[in-house]
Amino acid sequence: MKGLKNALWPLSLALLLFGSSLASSAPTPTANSVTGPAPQAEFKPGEILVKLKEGFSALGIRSALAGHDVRVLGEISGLGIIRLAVPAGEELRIIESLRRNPLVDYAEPDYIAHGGTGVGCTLHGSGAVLRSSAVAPNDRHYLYQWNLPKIGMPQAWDTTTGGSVVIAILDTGVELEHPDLRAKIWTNPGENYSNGIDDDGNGKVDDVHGWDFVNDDNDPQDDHGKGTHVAGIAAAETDNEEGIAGVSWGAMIMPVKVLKSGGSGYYSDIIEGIRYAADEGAKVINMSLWGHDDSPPLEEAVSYAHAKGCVLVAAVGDESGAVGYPARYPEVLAVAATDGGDQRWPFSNYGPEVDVAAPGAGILSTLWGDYLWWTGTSQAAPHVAGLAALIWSVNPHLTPDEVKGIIEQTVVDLGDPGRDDYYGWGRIDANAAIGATPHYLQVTPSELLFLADNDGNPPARRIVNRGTSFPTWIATETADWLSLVGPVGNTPSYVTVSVDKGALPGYGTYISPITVTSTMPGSQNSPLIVDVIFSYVPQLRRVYFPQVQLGCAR
Ligand SMILES: [Ca+2]
Ligand SMILES: [Ca+2]
Ligand SMILES: [Ca+2]
Ligand SMILES: [Ca+2]
Repeated sequence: MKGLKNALWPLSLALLLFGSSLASSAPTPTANSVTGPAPQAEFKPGEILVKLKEGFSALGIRSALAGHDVRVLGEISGLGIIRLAVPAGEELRIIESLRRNPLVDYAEPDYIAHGGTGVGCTLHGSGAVLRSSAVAPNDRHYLYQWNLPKIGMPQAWDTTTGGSVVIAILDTGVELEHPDLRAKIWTNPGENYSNGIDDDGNGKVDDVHGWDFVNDDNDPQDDHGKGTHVAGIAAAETDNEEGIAGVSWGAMIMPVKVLKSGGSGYYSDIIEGIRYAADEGAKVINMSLWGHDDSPPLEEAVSYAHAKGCVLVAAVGDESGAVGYPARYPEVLAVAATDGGDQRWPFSNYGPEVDVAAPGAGILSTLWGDYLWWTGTSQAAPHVAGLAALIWSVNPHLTPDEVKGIIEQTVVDLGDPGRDDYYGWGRIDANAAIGATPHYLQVTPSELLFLADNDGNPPARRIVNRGTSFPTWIATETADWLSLVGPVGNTPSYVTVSVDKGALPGYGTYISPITVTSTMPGSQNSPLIVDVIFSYVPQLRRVYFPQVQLGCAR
């Protein structure tokens, strides 16, 4: 499709389909013309997905579609996939007819994906706070989150609690006002709220906090609950004395609603959701959903996002059967579920495509304005999504495959020795994964300017590390007039820099470096020099601005 103008070609296809020469005289395929393996029966009635090969001709399409009652519903931009409306019951017949046309790349049903069902029980606990020697958040229900110490989160949080990496949650939506999520919802930097204008020109009007592909609107509010539960596991607001802790404290949640209120959804919406998440800057795409059917357009969407630099994570499915799609595709981290005893959750799907396992049985997270336990591979996947975001906080220069490799190579092996069909490489270990990630040292700013006269020392300033916490780096200085405190704090960690003019021989401009060094093995971009420039002058010229009444003359 590379040679086609995306903006124009759906129209051209529509003309081909409805052109007056769409000959009714062409032969109509009959039901017994359907050959080859029939697709499984789980798909959307009255709709199919079609992609044409590069260089398609009008003649070929006319002959392929002649006699069929079809209508173009739209194109999934960027991927060149067309959604065609067809008469209900005719889907497979039209698909088979299209597949025989050499100019059709593929024609596919719009399959159904599932997202698990079993809600557990409501939390009625005392909310006692668990403390440990490693970083322990103060969230009231952290005590009940066995899943986080199980995968080494407190130790991992010593290194990083996560920068603001964006995790797209492709699910039933996200409860945008949940007290433990509302501060974590991604905001589209290119979109001005509720002005009725598509400010960033992405084809979605006012997609300020994501998009609802099920109802085609800008309100990805959760009308089911699972997406909210999944989002909380990956990135609930943490250390806020409320609710639960998330795997990544810093990550932002991009709500992308692709599953309906009943919890299932169509591949077409998932495909559009993947493309949207990748285009809008999500670095991690969590898909706690699975279908039974292989689908070239779904695989293409996965490849598109992977090529754009996204780590894709998917649940393997809850049927004690074969690994579902998209988890089965090689670019996707396929996640199975384990329980508190590191045993396989019995309904977790299995097979050679399982990459890793993560806690999924009895996971406490955000739901319906409250906190509830829920079980499934849907709960396992966001542990891995959150971990991918943490790895990227330590080193934003890693490729998606490097992040995937670190997660797979630092697991706790379970079941049969080595990789197996139930646990994949094993159960994730966040502490080992973060420890194996080469630290890429990044601090801001790269230069500090201070200015003072006889009236006193200038206020202190900070050197900030937005990716990692204080044990990962140190800062040193060599000048008498410079003093440092820190680094201190969870991600972002910082050093406070003060200058003392009393240590200087007189007026003038003084320059001295602060050396910032990573303390982690195998670090990159270390050491860094932050220059401090201090101008000490007899008298600063002070300029007073009168208060001006600002107004708009119209
Ligand atoms: Ca927009
Ligand atoms: Ca707008
Ligand atoms: Ca919390
Ligand atoms: Ca094993």
